Amino acid sequence: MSFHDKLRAIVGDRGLITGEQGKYPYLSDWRENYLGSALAVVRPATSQEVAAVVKLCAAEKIAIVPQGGNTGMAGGGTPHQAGREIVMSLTRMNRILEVDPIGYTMTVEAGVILKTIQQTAADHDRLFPLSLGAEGSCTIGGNLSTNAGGVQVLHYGNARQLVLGLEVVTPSGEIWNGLRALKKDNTGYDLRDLYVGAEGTLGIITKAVLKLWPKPKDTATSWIAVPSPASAVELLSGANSASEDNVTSCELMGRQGIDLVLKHLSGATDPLANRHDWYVLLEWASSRPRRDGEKQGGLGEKMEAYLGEAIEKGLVVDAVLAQTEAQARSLWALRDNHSEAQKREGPSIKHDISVAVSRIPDFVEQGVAAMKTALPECRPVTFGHVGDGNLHFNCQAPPAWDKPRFMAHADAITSAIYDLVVGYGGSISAEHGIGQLKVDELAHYRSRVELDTMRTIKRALDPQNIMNPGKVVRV
Ligand code: FAD
Ligand code: 2HG
Ligand code: ZN
Repeated sequence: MSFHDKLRAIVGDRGLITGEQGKYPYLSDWRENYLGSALAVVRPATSQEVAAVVKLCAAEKIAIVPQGGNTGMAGGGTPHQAGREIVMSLTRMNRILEVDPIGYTMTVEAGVILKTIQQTAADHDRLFPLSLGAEGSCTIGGNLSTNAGGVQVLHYGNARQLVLGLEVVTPSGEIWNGLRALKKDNTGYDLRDLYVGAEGTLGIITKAVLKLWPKPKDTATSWIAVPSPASAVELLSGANSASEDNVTSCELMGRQGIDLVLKHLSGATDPLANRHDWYVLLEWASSRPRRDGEKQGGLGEKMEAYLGEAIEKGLVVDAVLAQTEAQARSLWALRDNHSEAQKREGPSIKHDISVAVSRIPDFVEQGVAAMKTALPECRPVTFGHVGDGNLHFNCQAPPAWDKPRFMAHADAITSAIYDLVVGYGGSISAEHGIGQLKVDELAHYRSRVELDTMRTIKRALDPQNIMNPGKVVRV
């Protein structure tokens, strides 16, 4: 029996793609930076099928590249060019298995789209707070495997903080049932935390128990022009108490990114009359319903009062507060479409960095200078989750430059930025992971003891190196 026939015997015709045209969408990443090759794309429908495929691959020493929505930014879900791997797409495992509104949990299969999880939670008067621009196509398995961040981390935490239990298929094809809905569980090493953020290099996440929160009943969203990143950081600092600890998002954007969104997103309009260098999208949310006639008013009134004070202090230049949900959504669209607009504009280099929040202003100033020294014609595009100290400190190619011409400068630009980040005690990958994009950088910037420990874990759990080899750490 050929390898394809053995796979077909496990997953059936619906679960196997072998034709070049059918495989193609699974062989390239969202940014179209990588194009790989694969023996087959396998789409199992159950954990048992996943386990059987992994057992077969382990016996035949064929490597597996797990894939969810394929929206990752680091090429972790794209196979290498050699063509000796299979891609395992989890997208057929897309069932919500249980919602427990009393216990505030939801149990799901790995291939469920993030937006479906958010909507299911909302249907039960609950919130699943993970939220990011790719939520309409990324999967929870991918979110957990990259320990995704997004726009509400400052209030609810990143993916790691949103999960209680996991089911994982190990590199030998065993199913580990860790689907525990326990808040407290100190029984030895935390395997769950090992698989979260492992980018598919230690096993395949097949199910998860997620944490839910009360659904917000009062939300205020505003689009704010600020004079500088320093004002943004100070504005956020004061907002924590002014909102009574209800800041759920604080996103910073430079004008360059807004210009790209306005250029490439049809129907997008500038919410403010004048151009400004920096903007903040601020959102406060509370599960406490607004009560009519209440003296203090709801979050909208509180935010308005706070922004009024901030204007007097010179922290805010101009602002608009969303009056309806639709207005709030259109403000969010300006933020969420930065990646799409950068892609349509042409080649770019991304730096998903983090530093301490209070050091953001100095970092931005020095980082722009470093980028310009490396390539004077480059266009810095800075935006991101300032409340987490996480910026997408990106660099857009000069207009009309093609990719090869621009990428010839990539190493110089990226080294300048990463050296600066490390000097600030920051991270060269705050939320997107390492994938294949940053394997060399990780090896360069992490200490020997950290790398040795990571490699020891990888070798112990995946001795044949069949689980997404060449990603995160080389062994
Ligand atoms: P994939 O891209 O398919 O895979 C990502 C990695 O996880 C790969 O290494 C893959 O092998 C592994 N993997 C996937 N599924 C499994 C599984 N079931 N078991 C084991 N390993 C698995 N990221 C953020 O953190 N914050 C953001 O704000 C954000 N915004 C984005 C906006 C846009 C427009 C886009 C395109 C991307 C954005 N991302 C963001 C990046 C991306 O959406 C996230 O990394 C997301 O978590 C990836 O999910 P996915 O299902 O697409 O995973
Ligand atoms: C975001 O915050 C994503 O929008 C993508 O993390 C960032 O495109 C990027 O650089
Ligand atoms: Zn981000």
